[in-house]
Amino acid sequence: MKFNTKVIHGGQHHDPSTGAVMPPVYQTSTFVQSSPGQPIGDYEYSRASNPTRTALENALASIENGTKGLAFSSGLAATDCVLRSFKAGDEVIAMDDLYGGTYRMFTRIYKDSGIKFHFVDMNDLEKFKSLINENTKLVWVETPTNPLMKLADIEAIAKITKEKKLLFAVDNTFATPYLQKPLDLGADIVMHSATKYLGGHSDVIAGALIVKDEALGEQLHFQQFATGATLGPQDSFLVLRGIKTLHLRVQRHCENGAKVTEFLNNHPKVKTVYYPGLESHPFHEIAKKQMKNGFGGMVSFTFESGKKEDAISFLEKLQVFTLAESLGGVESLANHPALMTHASIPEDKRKEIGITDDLVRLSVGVEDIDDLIEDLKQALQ
Ligand code: P1T
Repeated sequence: MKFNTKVIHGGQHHDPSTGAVMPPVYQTSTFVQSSPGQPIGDYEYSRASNPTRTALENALASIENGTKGLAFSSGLAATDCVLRSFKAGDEVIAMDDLYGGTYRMFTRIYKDSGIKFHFVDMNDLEKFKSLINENTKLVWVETPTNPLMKLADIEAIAKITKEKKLLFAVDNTFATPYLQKPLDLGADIVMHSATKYLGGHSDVIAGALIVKDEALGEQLHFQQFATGATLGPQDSFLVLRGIKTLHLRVQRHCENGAKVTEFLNNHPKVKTVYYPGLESHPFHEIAKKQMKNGFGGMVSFTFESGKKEDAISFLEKLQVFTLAESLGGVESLANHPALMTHASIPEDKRKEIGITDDLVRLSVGVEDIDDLIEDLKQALQ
C-alpha cells in the first residue's frame, strides 16, 4: 500500500459490531467479563487498551512502517515512556537543539535521577562517537530540530548506534512520515508530538511512539500501561481523523513554507532564514537525502538589526499568523522561542546553540499564500 492510501486505510477495519466505516469513539473505561479474568472480547480496561486508541495506534504503525504504535496523552508523555527504560548511571546522547520541554525533562527530571546527558551537534559524528562509552544507552535526535531547523543524518547515526548496540530514537514531529521515515533509515523508535501535524488542527494534545522491533514495542506498551499516560478515546479519534488528510496538508505546508522562505530570504530586514529546503542551508544535502516530497512548513528567521524589539514588534503586528506556542495546525502560527517555547533553556545555553532574542519561528499553515505573504510584509514594515 502506498503512503497516501495508508493514511486513510492503514491498519483500519470496519467496526465489527455495527459495520461503522469510521471507528466509533468507544467512550468507556472498562469492558464486561463473563467470568473473573474472562473478558468477552479483546478489551478489559481502557488504560491497557481501548478500540478507538487501537485504531489510531494501528494507523501510526502503518504510516511510519513500524509493527507497533502507541498513543500517549502528550508528546512529552511519549518521550517520558522511553526515558523510563533507563536507570542511574546510564548515559544518553542527545542532539544539542531540542524542543525546550524535552530539554527541560532531560535536565530537570532525569538528570536529577542520575542519568547523564550529553548534548552534541550530531553533525559532528567524530565528537558524537567520542562520547559513546559502556554506559551509553540511548541516542535522541530531532530532525529537523526545533527551532533552528538543524538536520541529523539518520542513516549515518543509525550505522553507529547499531554497531554499538544503542537504542536510537528520532523525534519526527517536524518532518512527519509524509516527508521522512526514520525507521526505514535505521532508527529504533520514532516519537511524535501528535499535537502537531498528525492531529493537524490544533485541537488536541497527544503523543506517539512507533517501533519496528516487536519486543521493544511490548516493553514500551508495558511501561505505558503500568504508568498510565494513555490517550483518551475522543482524542484518539481526533488524531486518527487528522492523519487521514496528513498527505494533503503537509504537501500544502511544504509549498507555502517554501514560498514564505523565498519572501523572507529576499527581504532587506531579514538576516538569516532557517529552512532545510534552502540551497544555502548548511544541511540541505542531508535534507535532500532523507526527506522526500518537500521540506516542511516550519521556517525560522532572524532580523538584520539583531534586535529583540524588532522581533517582538513584528510578532505583535501579525494579523493572519497567530502569536501562539505550538505548530503543525492548518492555521499559521508565529512564536518567539527565547520568550516562549524555549524559555526553559538557560540563556547562556540558548545563546550557545543560536536561539537568539531576535529569532522568530513560523509554522506556515495552509491558508492562501498571498494572504500569508501580505501579512508578513505589513508586519515587517
Ligand atoms: O506538547 P507535547 O505534545 O507534549 O509535545 C512536546 C514536543 C516534542 N517534540 C517536539 C519537536 C515539539 O515541538 C514538542 C512541542 N512543541 C511545542 C509546543 C512548540 O511550540 O514548539
